[in-house]
Amino acid sequence: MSMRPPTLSDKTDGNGPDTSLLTKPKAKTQRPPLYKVLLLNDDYTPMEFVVHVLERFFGLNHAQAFDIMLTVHKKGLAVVGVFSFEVAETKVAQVMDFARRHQHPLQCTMEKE
Ligand code: TYC
Repeated sequence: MSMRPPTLSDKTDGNGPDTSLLTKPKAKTQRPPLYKVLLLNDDYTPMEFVVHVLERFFGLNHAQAFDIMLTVHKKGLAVVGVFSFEVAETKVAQVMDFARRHQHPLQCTMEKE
């Protein structure tokens, strides 16, 4: 039977409280990265079309959609939502395809938050 003298780093040496639960490292919870979906202003896409896009693909009511459309119109761009990578990618593709089919130059992009 092998024995060694107790050391300071022993969690339980019989000379004090067991600190093993207090010093155990926490497993950090990993959150998936989020992506902002941005709508860009242009001079040609009709305001009503942009409002429709925001209602249709981002689940906004008419007043919310109108507000965001006006923000894009005045400031040049706005964040229209924050999503996982896959959802953001799908929204961008849906908006770009819908705009292209209607021959409007509306641009929608995503960027990591
Ligand atoms: N600027 C456009 C106009 O005056 C309207 C518009 C708003 C276009 C938002 C794009 O993302 C946009 N008809």
